[in-house]
Amino acid sequence: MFRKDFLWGGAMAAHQVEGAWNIGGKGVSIADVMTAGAHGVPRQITDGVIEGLNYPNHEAVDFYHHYKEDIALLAKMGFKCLRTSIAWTRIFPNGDELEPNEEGLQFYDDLFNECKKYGIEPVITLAHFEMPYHLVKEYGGFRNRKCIAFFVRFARICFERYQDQVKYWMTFNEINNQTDFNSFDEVFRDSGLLFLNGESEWQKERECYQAGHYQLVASAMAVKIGHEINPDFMIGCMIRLSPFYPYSCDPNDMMMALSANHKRDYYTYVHARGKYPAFTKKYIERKSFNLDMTDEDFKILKEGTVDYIGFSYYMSYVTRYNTQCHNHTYDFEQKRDTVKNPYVKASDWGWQIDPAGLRFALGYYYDLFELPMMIVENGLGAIDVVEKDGSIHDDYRINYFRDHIQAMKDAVELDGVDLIGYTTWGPIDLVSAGTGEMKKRYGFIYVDKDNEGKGTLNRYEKKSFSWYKKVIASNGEDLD
Ligand code: BGP
Repeated sequence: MFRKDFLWGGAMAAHQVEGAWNIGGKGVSIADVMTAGAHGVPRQITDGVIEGLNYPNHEAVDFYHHYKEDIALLAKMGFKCLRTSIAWTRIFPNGDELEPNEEGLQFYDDLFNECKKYGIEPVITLAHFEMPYHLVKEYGGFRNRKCIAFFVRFARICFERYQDQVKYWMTFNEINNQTDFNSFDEVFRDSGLLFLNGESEWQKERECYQAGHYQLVASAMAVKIGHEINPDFMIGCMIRLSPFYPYSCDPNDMMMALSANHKRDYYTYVHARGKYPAFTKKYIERKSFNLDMTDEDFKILKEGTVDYIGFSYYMSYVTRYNTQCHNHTYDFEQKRDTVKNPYVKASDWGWQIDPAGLRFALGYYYDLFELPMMIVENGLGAIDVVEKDGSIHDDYRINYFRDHIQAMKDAVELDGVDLIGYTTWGPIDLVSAGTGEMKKRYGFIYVDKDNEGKGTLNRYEKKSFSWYKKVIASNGEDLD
């Protein structure tokens, strides 16, 4: 049984739904300079906004103007909570101002009040791939220590302003994505790092560890300040939890899996335990990264540990030892060392579908950190077909959710995990972060808009809408 106050809902991010990219005093965020891509075609990052190019986040699904209608639909499904982010650039358009933009603050007041009207609890991410572009251009993103203070100022304003409306917070979305430092755009999204000067792999990796450290310090400072403002706040981290399995029972493969998980998980150790794990300290030392880390930073990390672990789960991965590249260090590199899992199917975008991996991830993390856990993203990106009568039969999505909810139920009932909530990704169709496409749909609610930006923006209920409504009403008991 899930707990009585289980937070059923859905999750989105400001930049993927709101649109209104230059309205209400909003500044340009890093999402605003990314063009549309496709599966296998990376999104381009342009030097500012260039007229005539397709930037899908500029309009997104225009939640900014449709939020009342959208929240009414989510309330109809029985949502207990809604996870979204506060667009940093609505509050601080450039990121380094001293005073916030009142019009931006007012928008979220109105949004949270609208949620409260229906008894929907807002669950808020402070930074979801939405850094002000100005901070990238002028400061180099989170490679610069100054960004700690900019983020903390933003966090403080939000905590103070919304202290009576919001209880659940998260600091940085999927902070550990930058482990995959070879993947240029991921790094840009997470911490505003752009590599334009032919940096070596060593340099890139070093920058990612440095930026990661500054973000962890910024997060801990925010947690500490948040608790001073309102001791009832629940402030969590947000990790992409994609466990790595060994390809076989070859001990070398097992060591590769250990190394891969260590590399992705150290952020959670710092968030939850307030200190770097020994394996990361050794890695930083062995690589001679020589990072800027002070005693004061280590003190802050200790003082700002999180109250719960928020995480996304979409898939598991597999890694394999390769005699050409590896030796006894088993140093893992995501792009090079990830192989396909022959036992599971994958989505149209190649994301491996593995519900058992969710139970594994929950159990593995709960054992390690013994903190409440919230699944703040999970879902299937798929192409939906609208029938002549306007109906959408998305049984594949229902099947995906059924299997994953059953897995989390097992984690709770059989393994004793303290799970406090589940928010599916993109309850309303939205712009894909990875590809910028609209056709990669996650929603229970269809939005009439295509990849070229054409459509009425009208909303329609898919078959999964009434299914999820039933799941919520039965507190996860009725999954048929
Ligand atoms: C996570 C992000 C989300 C979301 C999701 C789905 O990594 O936190 O912002 O986009 O993945 O990814 P995509 O949009 O690429 O399908």
